[in-house]
Amino acid sequence: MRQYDRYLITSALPYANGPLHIGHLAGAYLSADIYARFRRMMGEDVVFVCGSDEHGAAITLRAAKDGKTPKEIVDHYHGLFKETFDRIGVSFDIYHRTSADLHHKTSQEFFTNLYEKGEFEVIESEQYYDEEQKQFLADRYISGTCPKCGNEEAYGDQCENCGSTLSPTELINPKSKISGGTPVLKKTTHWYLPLNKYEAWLKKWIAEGNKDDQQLHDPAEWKNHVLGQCNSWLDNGLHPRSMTRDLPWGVDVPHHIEGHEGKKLYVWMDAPIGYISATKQWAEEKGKDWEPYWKDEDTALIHFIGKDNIVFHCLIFPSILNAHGDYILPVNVPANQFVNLEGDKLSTSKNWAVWVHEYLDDLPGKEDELRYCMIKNMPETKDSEFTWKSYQEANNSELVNNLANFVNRVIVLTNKYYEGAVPEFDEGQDLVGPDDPMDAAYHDSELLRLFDDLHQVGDYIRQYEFRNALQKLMEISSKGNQILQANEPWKKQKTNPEEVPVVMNLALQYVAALGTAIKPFLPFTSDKISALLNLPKVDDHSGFLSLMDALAEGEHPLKSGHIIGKPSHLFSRIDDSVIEAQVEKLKANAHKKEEATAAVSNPVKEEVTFDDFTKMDIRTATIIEASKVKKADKLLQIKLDLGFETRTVVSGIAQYYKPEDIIGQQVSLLANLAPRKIRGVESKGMILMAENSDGKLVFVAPSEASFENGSGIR
Ligand code: B3M
Ligand code: ZN
Repeated sequence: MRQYDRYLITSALPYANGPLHIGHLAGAYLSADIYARFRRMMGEDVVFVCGSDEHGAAITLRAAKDGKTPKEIVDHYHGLFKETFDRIGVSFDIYHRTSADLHHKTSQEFFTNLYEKGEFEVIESEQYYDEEQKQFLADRYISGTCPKCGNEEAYGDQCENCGSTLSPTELINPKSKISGGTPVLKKTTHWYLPLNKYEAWLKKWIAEGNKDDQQLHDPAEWKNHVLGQCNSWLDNGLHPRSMTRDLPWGVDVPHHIEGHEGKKLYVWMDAPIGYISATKQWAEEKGKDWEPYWKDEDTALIHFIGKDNIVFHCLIFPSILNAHGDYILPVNVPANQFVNLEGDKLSTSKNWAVWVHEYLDDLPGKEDELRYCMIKNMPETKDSEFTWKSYQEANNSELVNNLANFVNRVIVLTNKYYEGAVPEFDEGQDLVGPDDPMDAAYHDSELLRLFDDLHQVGDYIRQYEFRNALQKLMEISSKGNQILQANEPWKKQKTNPEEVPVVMNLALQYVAALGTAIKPFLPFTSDKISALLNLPKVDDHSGFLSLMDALAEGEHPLKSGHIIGKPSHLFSRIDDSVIEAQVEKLKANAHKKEEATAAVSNPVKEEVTFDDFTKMDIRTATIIEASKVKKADKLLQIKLDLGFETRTVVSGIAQYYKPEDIIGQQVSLLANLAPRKIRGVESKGMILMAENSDGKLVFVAPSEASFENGSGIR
């Protein structure tokens, strides 16, 4: 196992253009927080950095939309982020921002370093220019029709409907997002990082140089989906990528560089350097040296991000660091995938989100309930889903019924039987045989098992398997409940009270251990457990390590005779009404109309009864004749064989099918639709069609050839 002297842990810098939602939390923040808290509690030297990403079109577009200056926008969201992260317990050592002077200076130094080494290529190209606004338009400032899928709202760099990566010149009918006018192409010069030059090096690094060897046991391989994205980019070949933009907002290209006028650093050039400037700021405030954290090979650098940032953290930023030469590279980039919400993609623009600050306002004191649910459903290897129902379920059946119930029983019984003092037990207690639950030997063996289980929790965290780690903790709590259930101290207390202390003492050790080990996940709950045990808060810098050391030595985390606190519930049940109100709020606030296309989301229609359904008579049929309807581009006149009769329908599918190609086609027909005259032709029924992903209508036909015309479809 490789020993690292220190850990530099980063979470993606959120764009300061909208509040934080639960998808952010589950992506780059809770994962990093658990990891950082755990490493600190194991006594490691940890710096956990983040900050607001305050540059790029994300900001200026938002400012334009809200009629504010970019500065007003970033100040607002930076303040909100800082406060929200603090309220939900994300334990950054520093939360910085990219508009800070220190950051501008740091990223300019980086740029200058690469510039002076001749790492950039100067390339002239034609880019879209808004003549009205006298401004070049960055990718996100242009929208138009996607050449691949026809979505009319595609961005200059990407179509969110079909996922294609685009360049602005590929868009059909491009429009400036600032003036709404049609942009013109104009020549401009930029500094490009020739990523193609780093391709071979990246391939080697990705393939073999990146074993995350800081584990106690096996090295944590990089996640498959991370490697998959990297390799697919590498297989397609890398191209020079512009590191500057023509923009009014951002970090200036250093002024000593000729041609700097009007040019800013590309946001993805400056943002990751934000991790470095944050570390510098932290070091300055703490009177430390920042350099070992970034330049010493004995530092483990780990980037926690969402999957949309993989390429930037695994290919582009490492190339920039490599070009500079003085910096270490990440040992792992454990990216998470996305969280969906109640069946739909989370979307800031559609307001389809649970906003963290609103959650905290609506459900005060329930920080850990949200943390728990998001960690439990963390999209570690695939997309996951948050529903309010599942949140309620996790709270009621796991946090309340398992964890809170166990802790409460132990605190209540200890107060009842021993006036709150941790009972001493007879170390020689040996009632029946070696396996007798009420034996002292049982106490020893259960604490050993607890040690192994806690070890497993730590291993899961080191392997970035936070869901498994949390589940293991809940199993420890279940085990605590089983210890009580199997030994029934409440019965024994009446008959043989002298045998009870061994069980109660064991149960108290479980509570103490849980209070410590749960801290990386549920820090507020850990503090509450400490208060219930009348102990100081678990030490953030060594708590886990001290616990493991004590158990390894056969010591008890809680000493006999210690007086614990009075009972109070850790969690309470969440009622249906609370959940319903949240679902209502979500639906009421969503801007469904803003959906780019129906394909992005095609919500299921209002419920119908079975009776409604049986009113529809859907039959199989075969097309026997077809011809175009005169003066109607879209319509075909179709004759169908229903077995018991033939009939004519008019169908709007002429764009997709030639009449001669559909003769013999089997179809499903809504046979009892009221007849309608369309362009003078009486149409009796409707052929059922489905829209495929290209937007083409295709027949919904029985897939097995042997059906009789006229069979009912149910
Ligand atoms: N701000 C992208 C995002 O918020 C970007 C991350 C920067 S990390 C250096 O998704
Ligand atoms: Zn598209």
